[in-house]
Amino acid sequence: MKKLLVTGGAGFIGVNFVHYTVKNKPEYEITVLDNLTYAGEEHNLDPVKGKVKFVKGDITDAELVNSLVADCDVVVHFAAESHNDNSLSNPWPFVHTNLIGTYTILEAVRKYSKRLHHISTDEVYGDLEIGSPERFTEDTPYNPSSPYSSTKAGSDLLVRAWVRSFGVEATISNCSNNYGPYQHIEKFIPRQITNVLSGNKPKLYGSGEQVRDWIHVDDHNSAVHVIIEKGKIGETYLIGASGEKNNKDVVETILETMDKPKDDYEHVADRPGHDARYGIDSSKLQTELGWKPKYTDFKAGLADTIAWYQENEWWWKPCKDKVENRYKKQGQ
Ligand code: NAD
Ligand code: TDX
Repeated sequence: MKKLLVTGGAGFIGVNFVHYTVKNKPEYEITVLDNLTYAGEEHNLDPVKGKVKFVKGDITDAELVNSLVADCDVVVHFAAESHNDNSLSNPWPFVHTNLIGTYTILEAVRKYSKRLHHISTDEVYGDLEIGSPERFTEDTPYNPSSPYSSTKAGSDLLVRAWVRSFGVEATISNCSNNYGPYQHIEKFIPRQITNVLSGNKPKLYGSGEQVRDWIHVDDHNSAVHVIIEKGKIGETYLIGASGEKNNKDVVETILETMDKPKDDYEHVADRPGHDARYGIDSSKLQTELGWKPKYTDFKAGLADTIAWYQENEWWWKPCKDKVENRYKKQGQ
């Protein structure tokens, strides 16, 4: 049995990773380290209760991190502050968790000579022009726009430096926008689904012409497993599934799937510094490591996600008013 330490395993992508691993990779024994911010819930781990160990704690707590890292084989580091809008109103938690937290993990894997896989985002590369054929590759220069993406960029650079200077055995992946079950309703797709379920209109920032490259969370996580198993130490892999769509098209698809008129949405204040377009070229991962996405039908994946929010109102309803009141104050 290989022991995995999964940071941020009670949040959206981390918890889906844990569920996926328990189901598909029984050779792994899992410990989750998560301090349960507003974005993490211990009950997200209920479906794998008894099969996974949960530790409530902060990734900046060096003593705790050291003791957990000493007792594992591989660290998969998902924990982060992850929402751009929050980073615009209060950047500090992003600096603290994404930079100091990643530093703390790096020092622990260095001390105990453990393998690390660092989860990051395509936002570190900045944005692309809408309509241009260009896509991000592993060679695109870093050019982050927001406090969120700049702290993720900084965390990637720390990992690269620890590989080069200290010989830490790490890989990095930069993935595009994920969708699927358990995503916090502050994020674009679940916010709009739960708006419709609550009798409210979906809200598009600005023109709604910005493009995101959508990938189902299980495809992200299958790629992470391929990198843990076959990735070359020190390398970066971009993860994406050719899912570029503009925000307006996504909202219209949500409305159509939920049997509402497709123009039943409203435009709200734009995000300051809003990135125009993300697009990923994942050829390296596909050709060198043989990974392929499974969820290539966005409408089908979205319909499954809508069904999950319909069936799990208990999961999102308690925080809906709080999230919407916060957006309202920002004119969004
Ligand atoms: P999330 O906000 O849903 O979950 C983050 C989790 O980390 C939560 O459970 C939270 O409690 C935990 N956490 C936060 N600070 C912590 C701390 N100091 N100590 C311990 N735990 C802490 O985020 P997500 O969307 O699941 O993103 C996970 C990772 O994937 C992040 O590193 C993010 O940058 C990256 N990523 C996300 C996307 C996306 O579309 N959501 C795309 C690419 C990369
Ligand atoms: O209500 C909304 N209306 C809207 O038009 C919200 C919440 C968002 N948007 C727009 C902004 C973006 O163009 O939708 C797009 C997606 O927004 P988010 O869900 O906030 O995602 P984004 O900012 O693109 O970042 C996401 O992908 C990369 C994740 O939150 C990051 O963690 C990840 O790194």
